[in-house]
Amino acid sequence: MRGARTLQEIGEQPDAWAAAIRSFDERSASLEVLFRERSPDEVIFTGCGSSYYISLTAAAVFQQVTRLRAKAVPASEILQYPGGVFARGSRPILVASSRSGTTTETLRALEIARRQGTPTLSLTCAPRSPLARRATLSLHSPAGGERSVVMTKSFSSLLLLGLLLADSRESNPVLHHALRRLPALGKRVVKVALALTREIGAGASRFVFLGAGPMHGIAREAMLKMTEMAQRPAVAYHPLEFRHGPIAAAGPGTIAVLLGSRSGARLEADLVRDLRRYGATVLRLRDDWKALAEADVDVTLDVGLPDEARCLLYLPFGQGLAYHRAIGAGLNPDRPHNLTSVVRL
Ligand code: F1P
Repeated sequence: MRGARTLQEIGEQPDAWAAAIRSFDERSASLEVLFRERSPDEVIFTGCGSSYYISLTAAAVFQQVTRLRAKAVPASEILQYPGGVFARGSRPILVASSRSGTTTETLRALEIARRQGTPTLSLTCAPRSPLARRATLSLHSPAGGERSVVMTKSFSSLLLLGLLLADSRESNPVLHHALRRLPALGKRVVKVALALTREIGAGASRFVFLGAGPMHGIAREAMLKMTEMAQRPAVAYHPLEFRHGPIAAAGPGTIAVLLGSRSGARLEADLVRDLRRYGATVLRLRDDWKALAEADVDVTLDVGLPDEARCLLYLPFGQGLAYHRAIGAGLNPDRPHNLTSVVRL
């Protein structure tokens, strides 16, 4: 069957999350030592492609939770503009994400950090890879590696390691408990997401993914999945940014997927109204808070999680939309055009 591997791997995510949590817990003492010895004033997250989008969400959550400065940059920026990334006199730790642990830009970025004495932490599915071996410390997602080219369970399980990292630096019982509920909640959400997304988007010509804060990296990843699997035009923005120009191209044929936040529920509700007024079809994902405006499709997860944990449960919807769109267009999501699973320069 076309796309059988990708579909299976989307479904395997909750088990990969459970394995990532166990693996993280085994490393928590070493992580403590790394942070204690360095006492960083900044954490810089990096990677390429999907792994850069992991970094975007991980950095947003890290700073939000710990109030320690964190940012995300594509690994190539570290090669091209190291001075724009590392500030003089700062004491950063570099966190490099890579499924394969062999992507050239990520390895070179790690090398630049090492040469200047910056400790490095890798998040990877390949514990024996060059990235894992060269990093000061490595966290692994043991069940995250795919056979498919596109990243699905590697993305979500590596991101979960990033979220656990943030949680480990700050005692916040609500987030701690929420992250550990994700594997159990994920099983139901994956089923719902795959069934729902089969019905949506078949006739769409354009996809828009909107997410703020922790959700922004997820919106960018959903955009990339649509591009990789289905070769469909897709864009991603912070929700309120969408009015500042991009809305000009919205209309019938546009599907806007709003990855709802608790913090911006009211602002995002106004946007739902505007998007629908211009003819776009809106799919809104949210938790259990009151609906302030009707979307065309409102998905209430009803899980009672903070934004920093719930963002992971939005992923299967983006993955499912891309998967079904690809199948509907006669494409094979297991074999995306022009793509290899690793880019080596
Ligand atoms: C990163 C990556 C993937 C992308 C493509 C090429 O790989 O950019 O995100 O889908 O297949 O590689 P990695 O560094 O996470 O192994």
